[in-house]
Amino acid sequence: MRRLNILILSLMCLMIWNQATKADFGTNWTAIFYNNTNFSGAPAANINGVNAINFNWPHVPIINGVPVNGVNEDNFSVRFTSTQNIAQGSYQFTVTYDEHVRVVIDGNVEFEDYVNDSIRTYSFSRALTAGQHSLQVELIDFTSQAVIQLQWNPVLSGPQLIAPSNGASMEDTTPTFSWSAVPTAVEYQIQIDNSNNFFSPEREATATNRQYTPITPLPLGSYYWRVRATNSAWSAVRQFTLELLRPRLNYFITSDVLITWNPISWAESYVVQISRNLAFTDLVNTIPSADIFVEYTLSNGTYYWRVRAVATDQTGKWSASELITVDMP
Ligand SMILES: [Ca+2]
Ligand SMILES: [Ca+2]
Ligand SMILES: [Ca+2]
Repeated sequence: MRRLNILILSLMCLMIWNQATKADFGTNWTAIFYNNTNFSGAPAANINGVNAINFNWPHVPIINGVPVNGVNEDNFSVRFTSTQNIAQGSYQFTVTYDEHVRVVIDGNVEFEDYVNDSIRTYSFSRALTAGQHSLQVELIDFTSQAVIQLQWNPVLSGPQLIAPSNGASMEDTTPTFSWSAVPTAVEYQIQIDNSNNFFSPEREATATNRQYTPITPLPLGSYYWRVRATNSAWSAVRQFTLELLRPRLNYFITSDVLITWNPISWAESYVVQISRNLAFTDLVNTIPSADIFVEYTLSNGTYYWRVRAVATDQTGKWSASELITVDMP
């Protein structure tokens, strides 16, 4: 049920997001129909001045409210062509179709698919230079309804992420995330996920300014994050790790001293040093440990200890040193 709610919420967000920018369907398309499924031979109909490709034909094709004369109900193909004047920028093209579709921009086949008599929608992004672009959309309908729609929306570049830096390792479990401004943005969305597919973000929030700080601490671990404005594409993705390496417990009234610390995500093992001085030049011992604790026997006195994480390909920094007092009666 919760999963369903999240899905519905996501869809609603997506709809609101899509409404934020105005879609363009193009103007002055020419539609050429063929009474076969391969655009061959003499056209069955040729219609100019079509002002949007936005059709759902249950039976014969209808354009501007008028059935297209001489075209089959099924087993027909239609090619829409136009030249559109488009401002420089990135655009998201969305095509909805039933059954075979092909989208060609400036002579390049950008998308081609076949769906077995059902309606499918697909989106892709393209950067376009300013000026005239040739657009071509082809549909083949074999049976039953025929559907074809093409629209495009301007997409602004996503913000630049500022902090934390990519790959950062932090102890602060409520770090502040910040990013650069997107022109004309009124609101930003941030996602923080333990997986870089962002299917199930651990945190998802909106912000009207260019930063976000979690209210409740994030659990320790590795995360990915990204940001977009309501009218922009997503930023690049950055990764960070939350981990604490902090000594605990330091006063003992037995000779059996238990030294423990918090885990580091990437550690394969740890090394503990016990010293008689703070400079760690008068070592009692250096002790490897596969666990996050070490048991050691010490006589009465004052000692210092510190720990660091070790893995095959890296060695962590030493933790802050901590005092141990052994004070047996
Ligand atoms: Ca049909
Ligand atoms: Ca069909
Ligand atoms: Ca997740």
